[in-house]
Amino acid sequence: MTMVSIDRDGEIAVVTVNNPPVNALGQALRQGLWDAVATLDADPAVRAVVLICAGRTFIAGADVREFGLPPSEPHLPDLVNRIEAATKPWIAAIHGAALGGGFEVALGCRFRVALDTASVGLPEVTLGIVPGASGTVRTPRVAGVAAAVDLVTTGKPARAAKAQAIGLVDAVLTGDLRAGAIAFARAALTAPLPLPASQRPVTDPGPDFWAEQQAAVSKRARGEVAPLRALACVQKAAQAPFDAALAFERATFLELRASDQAAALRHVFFAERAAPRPPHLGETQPLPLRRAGVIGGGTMGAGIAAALRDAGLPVVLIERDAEALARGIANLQAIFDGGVKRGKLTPDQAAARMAGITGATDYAALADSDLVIEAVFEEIGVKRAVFAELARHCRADAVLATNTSYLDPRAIAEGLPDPGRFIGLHFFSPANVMKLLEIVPTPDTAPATLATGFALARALGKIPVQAGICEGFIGNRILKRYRAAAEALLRQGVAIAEIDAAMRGYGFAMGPFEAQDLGGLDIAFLQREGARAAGQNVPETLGDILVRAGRKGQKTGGGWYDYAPGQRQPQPSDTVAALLAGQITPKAPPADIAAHLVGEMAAEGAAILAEGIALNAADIDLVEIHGYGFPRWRGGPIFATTPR
Ligand code: 3H9
Repeated sequence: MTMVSIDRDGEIAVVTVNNPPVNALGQALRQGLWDAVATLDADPAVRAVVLICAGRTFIAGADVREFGLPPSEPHLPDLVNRIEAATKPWIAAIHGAALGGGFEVALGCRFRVALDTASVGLPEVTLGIVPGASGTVRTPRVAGVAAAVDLVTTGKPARAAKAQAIGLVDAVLTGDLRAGAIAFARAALTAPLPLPASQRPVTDPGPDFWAEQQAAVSKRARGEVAPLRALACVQKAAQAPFDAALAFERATFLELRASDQAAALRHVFFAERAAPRPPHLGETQPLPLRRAGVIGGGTMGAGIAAALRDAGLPVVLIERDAEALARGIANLQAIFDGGVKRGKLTPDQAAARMAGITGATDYAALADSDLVIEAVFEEIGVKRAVFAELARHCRADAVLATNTSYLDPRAIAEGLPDPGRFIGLHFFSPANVMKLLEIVPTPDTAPATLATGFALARALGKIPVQAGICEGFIGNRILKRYRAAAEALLRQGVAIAEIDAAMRGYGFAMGPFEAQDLGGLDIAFLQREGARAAGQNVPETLGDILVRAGRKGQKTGGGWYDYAPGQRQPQPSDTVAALLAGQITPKAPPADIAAHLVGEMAAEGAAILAEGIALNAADIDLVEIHGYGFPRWRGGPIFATTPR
């Protein structure tokens, strides 16, 4: 099949786009569509045109790979205008997703029909740009200004039913899309045609609306520029003639396309898509994943079990006794109840999630599991005892995984009869929410076991990153360096609040000290104490001084900061100042605190890469973005500090 083909159903022409994998609008496809308009305009037998796509989706947008290159003709805004100006009406028939430039092409069509499973949207801000082919100008003319602002500033797509409710699509179809769209076209020809989108009126909601939106969008954006620029484009569209608004949007698009933020977001976009299928796995097939087991129903175990249930896998949850099991089941119930409260799950879905959980205290219940993930206390003896049980009760081909974050997986696997099926799977808390999964093979892990780890990540919708064995793997090792560097600044006399503010200013939701207060200072403290007890030379940290004084963070009413009872607002603490007074030797601080700390993260990343702990630099960026709150639009510590 060629990229653009035309066939006929009586007086209706059907233009089929076939440009796998996602029908992205590269130059050749734009040209093919341009030529199709000319051909069909010239054909007197054709009265309407259905535009439909082969493969898994409608046109998913401009070809992001072309964004580094100079724009080439025909330009997309011209193509959209050309389709709109065609002498017969075009009808976009949407399945999968009509995104970005793909949705803009659909807006150039006189009608849009969509399968009930489809979605439409303008996700350009997630790539650091604004729509560049009339998305911000036609959308308010079709669906109103408020809906347009929502679509372009969040980048979140709308499902077919919602899209129809706000006027973005004219009909929602089920079954055979092509036949439904042709029938729609025939019916449409029996009535006067609606105005093309560019000629429809738009109402300016007035200055109060824009002021409110600006405040809301800039609060959410935290330094990311595209959402505010997209808002400005919609405002222009509501206040200026169509052509002027289109020119404004195009100029904004071209400016942002060349920006650092867009380059960073493109880097993350491609890194995320490459991560689930690393080339070194080759053709190795994963083992089937039909049922899973989780050992331990604490915060981590329950979160992992919830993630497995969200992916549709039945789960056996093992705890050491009936009381602990009841707590684990209650933890799971609380997770799904929370989903219902936030509108993410219906009560029926939550009940179905719970129904797929079998609680047990006897490891024999795992006899059918394809994969078992251990999430018990971080203590080597406890973990080894668990794996001894697993070796006795699980099938010989079951994958056995540990969710350790600090222990050496090789030590945990010691004594297993078949270490080839053992692997580390490091989840991040809350495990049903956080996207990162560090996959840690030991030298004995079999290729199929490793491939199964990646297959699990895909099934759970997580971003997998393979990590070699070292203390803290990739993420926690960088975290340790980051915290140590932040403490070093304190010792030089920089205020705690100043460091946190600098990192917030950089784009993190929280600075390193407020983040520790939220998570608790005691976890890392206990780990250091464990290492000291084992004879390692671990110097006393400033955090240790606080924990020894009973300051473990928000849960004890104070850590690096004080907290008023029931409040989460950090207040600089005189107690902390007194505790640390003897530790401070004033010295000139670095000119740019955030750049200094990100530089430290990147330096640790470079060491991790040089040691082969990470397989590539992009993986390190993904770990920081998806596990540690690094601002996505900065591209991760390695990207952000690499001169270009
Ligand atoms: C835009 O349109 C700007 C316009 O306003 C103005 C222009 C003037 N380009 O995600 P998947 C590749 S901005 C190039 O795993 P799924 C992807 O890298 C664009 N390649 O599939 C991967 O390649 P590989 C606005 C793309 O089924 C393969 O396709 N559009 C593009 O899970 C499969 O991807 C967007 O931001 C692209 N645009 O999900 C849409 N998109 O196989 C971005 C994907 O070599 N795309 N690839 O690793 C998506 O959201 C998802 O791909 C989609 C399918 C939902 C469509």
